[in-house]
Amino acid sequence: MATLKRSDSIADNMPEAFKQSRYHMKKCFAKYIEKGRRTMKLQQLLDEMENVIDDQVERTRVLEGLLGDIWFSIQEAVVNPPYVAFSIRPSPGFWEYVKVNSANLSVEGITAADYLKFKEMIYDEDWANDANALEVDFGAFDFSVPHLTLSSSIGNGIGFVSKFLTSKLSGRLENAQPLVDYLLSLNHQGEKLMINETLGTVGKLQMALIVAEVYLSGLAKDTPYQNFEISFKEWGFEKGWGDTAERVKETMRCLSEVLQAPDPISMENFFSRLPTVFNVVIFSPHGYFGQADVLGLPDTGGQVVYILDQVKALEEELLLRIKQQGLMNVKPQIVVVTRLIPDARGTKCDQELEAIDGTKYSNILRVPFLVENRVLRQWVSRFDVYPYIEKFTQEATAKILDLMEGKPDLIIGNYTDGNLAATLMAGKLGVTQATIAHALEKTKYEDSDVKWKELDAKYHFPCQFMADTVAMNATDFIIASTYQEIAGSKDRPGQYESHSAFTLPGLCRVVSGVNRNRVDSRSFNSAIEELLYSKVVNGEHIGYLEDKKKPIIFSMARLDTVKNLSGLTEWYGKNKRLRGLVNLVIVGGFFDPNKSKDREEMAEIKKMHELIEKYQLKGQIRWIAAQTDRKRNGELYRCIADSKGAFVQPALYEAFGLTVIEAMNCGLPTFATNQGGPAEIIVDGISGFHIDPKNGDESSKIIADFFERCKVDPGHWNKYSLEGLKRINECYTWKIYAYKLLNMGGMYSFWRQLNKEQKLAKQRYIELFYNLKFRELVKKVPIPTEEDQTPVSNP
Ligand code: UDP
Ligand code: LCN
Repeated sequence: MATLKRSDSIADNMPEAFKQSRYHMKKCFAKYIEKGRRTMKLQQLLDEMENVIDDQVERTRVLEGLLGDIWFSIQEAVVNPPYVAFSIRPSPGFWEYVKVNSANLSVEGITAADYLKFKEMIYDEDWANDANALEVDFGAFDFSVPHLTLSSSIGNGIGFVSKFLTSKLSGRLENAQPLVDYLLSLNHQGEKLMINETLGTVGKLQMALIVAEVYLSGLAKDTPYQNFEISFKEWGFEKGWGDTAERVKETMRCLSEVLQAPDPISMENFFSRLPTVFNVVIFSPHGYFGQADVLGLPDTGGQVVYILDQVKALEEELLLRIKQQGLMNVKPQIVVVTRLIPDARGTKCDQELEAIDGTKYSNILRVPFLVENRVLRQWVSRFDVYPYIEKFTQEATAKILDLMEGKPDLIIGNYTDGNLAATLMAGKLGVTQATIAHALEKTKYEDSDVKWKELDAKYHFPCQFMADTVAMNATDFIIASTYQEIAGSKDRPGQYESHSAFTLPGLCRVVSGVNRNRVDSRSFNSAIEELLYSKVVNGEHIGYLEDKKKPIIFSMARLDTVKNLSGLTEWYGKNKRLRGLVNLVIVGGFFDPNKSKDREEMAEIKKMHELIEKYQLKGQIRWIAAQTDRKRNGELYRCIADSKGAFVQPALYEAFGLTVIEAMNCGLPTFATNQGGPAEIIVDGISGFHIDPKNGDESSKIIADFFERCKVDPGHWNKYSLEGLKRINECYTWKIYAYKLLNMGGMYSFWRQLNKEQKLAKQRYIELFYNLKFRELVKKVPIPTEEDQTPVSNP
């Protein structure tokens, strides 16, 4: 039977596929259009097909071969009688759109724009028919943005850039002149680095390199740079090549190779040695950004943990590089810019400057959100921060220029708001920009684009998606933690992929939006024992564990709907076998919904109480309020490991999933959602287990089977504990991350120079879009008044 090959177009194959079962398909299509205009997901298409073809054998036959291949790649169908249009994703990153006439099953391939228009008919017909509706097409600039990933696929982006640079610099000698110009431009606070005007051409530089290498061969390897600095300066060389004769010689050899016969490996090698990055700005505006007592507060989770670890690793790598470059007097500076919150709820978020623990030169700088010169006192949700970002960035830019005594060399944004701030600052200062998504909300909420009007009061998604689109297009490079962030999995589009074509009916139709780790020491802690087992009722925990000998299954997260802690509680409640085998410990949120200011959190708190009641879980569950001490959390994971327990991450969708890494790093066998990053962190059945958050019965069975086996074979637990640890050590260390990130920073600074004109044209387009659309949208986001400022006590 025929099957679908990657090279085949769906539009060409579909008529052939329909021929297989024309009679049945005609009936199916008649059913699909029966209810009039609507969108349908794959499951709905299959369910309705089941009604039409009630014989299972027959249905299986229909969905075999080519038709099955096509059908199971459908992401969505839009019914607009007599037509049904489909968006089809035969493999990650590849999309096709077709329109089928239900009367005669004729098929027509359509563009993304036409598909979006077709879909808009359901939500806003006038807009869909408006010939001059705004279409946004960043693809028109064809300026590709490669990616860096943290996992084993690290380096794809950098590989791409070094290949590109290699081809640009190869061939005639003059082709390498841009590199010489770039070297001439390098400096630290006005002091020249690498070369001066004496070596202003490729020929002169090449000759000087030969002479210098011969000279260096006559010196002892560890001769300090200062010993030959003066002669080198006369020849045209400045500081930055290395701290010893040997290091200088290696760097010179690298450059000679690049000039003579460039190849991507020597190119990357050379750039990793260049002194280009000293000062880094990292934006993370929303939430409570602090080093203590902030985790578990609304909207404050993995991003804070990630950035603090990132800063430590980056500073270490910068210090190492600066030493090796022989730049003894240079001090790196990393500044994390966040918002200053006067109502700090006992945290340090009302302090302007705070040194980052474990670093020498890194600080947190807090800049308040201003509303017409009034300082906004209270925390605001990440969905409501847009009105403040522009002013915030202006203030931050002035403060940074002052603090760093000049421009930074690299600006890194985090999450939508931070990426927008980074875009505004990098655009103004002309500095290399990197973006990190953490979690693009678009993939978390179904149909959040087309249904934006319905959701606007709560979420302001148009602001968010436009800001994401602007930032992803303006940035020089994107840092992703897993491949799935970019291209998703076989069944689920990636976060970036979901921004490639979408529509906000009534506002704009984006036809081409976005082209395509580590934890701490061991000591058993009686406070943890108390936290887990004491029967004293207090504000910190609810429920108790009657049978202390049972292993514990543990989960910890912010109490968002998407994190699905209530889902896990329900799976556990329903599964008698699992309840017989293990206890459940959940960390997250607070217990009194009135204490929360977050809409989703309130609903989840209520649900948790209901479930504990409904399934009579007291005696088997311990629900602990959000924890803010990371050190103690480390103990908690280890204590759970001592009970021979496991970690469960049940999220409906998880962008990356730091808790999964933390748990595995403490040797806890881990069961994590197959939706998002964790599916890539864990190799299913080897370093842990994937569970399907939508299928609780199956998930709780997988967990119960594991613990049943552990009862008869204790080696089983050890095996998964060790394999998890191994996986984290191999793939997710901050050292690799910092090394790669700084290489990217250096290489992209040069790439920017080479693509100046293209970049400028695109920047102008982005500015227009930002000004005319984004700024208007932001005006609709409500701003809290002074009276709204009721401080909330700590959990
Ligand atoms: N965390 C915490 N206390 C809590 C809940 C979470 O300290 O009550 C920490 C957790 O250990 C992890 C981070 O917050 O370091 C959550 O990161 P993750 O990537 O899992 O999710 P996010 O909150 O960023 O969506
Ligand atoms: C935000 C999230 O939602 C998590 O998925 C990530 O692990 C975290 O940021 C760190 O990147």
